[in-house]
Amino acid sequence: MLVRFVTGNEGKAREAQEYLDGITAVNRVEYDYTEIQSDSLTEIATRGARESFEELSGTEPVLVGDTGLFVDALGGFPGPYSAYVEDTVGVERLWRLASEEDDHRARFRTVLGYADADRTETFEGELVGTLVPPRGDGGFGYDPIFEYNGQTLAEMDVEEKNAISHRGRALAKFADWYADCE
Ligand code: ITT
Ligand code: NA
Repeated sequence: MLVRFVTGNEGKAREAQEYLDGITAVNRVEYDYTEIQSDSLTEIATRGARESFEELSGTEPVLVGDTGLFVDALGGFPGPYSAYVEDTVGVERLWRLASEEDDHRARFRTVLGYADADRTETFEGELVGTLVPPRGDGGFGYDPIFEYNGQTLAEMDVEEKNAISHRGRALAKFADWYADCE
């Protein structure tokens, strides 16, 4: 079995490959699907998966993943704009903004979108944690400022992060469903 993970982000693809090892092979594919302007990660992932499957040649199923970091005290910012904020403001300055609030709670949400010739499905995962000054050099993106159980995600290896993370939880739901499909 082979699933094509459509992403420009190698960190995301690595986590999916590690998690789905033994269930299906995962090839990373680059395709710039339309990221519609929406507050809904589910809508973005659903449309992205469908469009990728239709536009890419080949019959293997595709997965896309859309993730946001939602800071409670900032009304959920940056949420669906997390990639834009990482590229413009950067992770360290988002921490400084959040550090001015009393409540440092934040959550990652991931929605995986799956599409093949017959089906489009989504799988969600969430991780609640605390924003902290950057620590650790593993992971990617906002991992150095997101602490869970005393460790930042950047202080965990891929396996440890997958065992608790938003993406790991979404991948677990996908893996259960996919195993039943065959
Ligand atoms: P693709 O759309 O090409 O897949 P992307 O990096 O834009 O790549 P996302 O939309 O899922 O992927 O990510 C939105 C932002 O959140 C982006 O800045 C990521 O670096 C960051 N991010 C995603 N997953 C993360 C994780 O597990 N830990 C830390 N940051 C993460
Ligand atoms: Na994205």
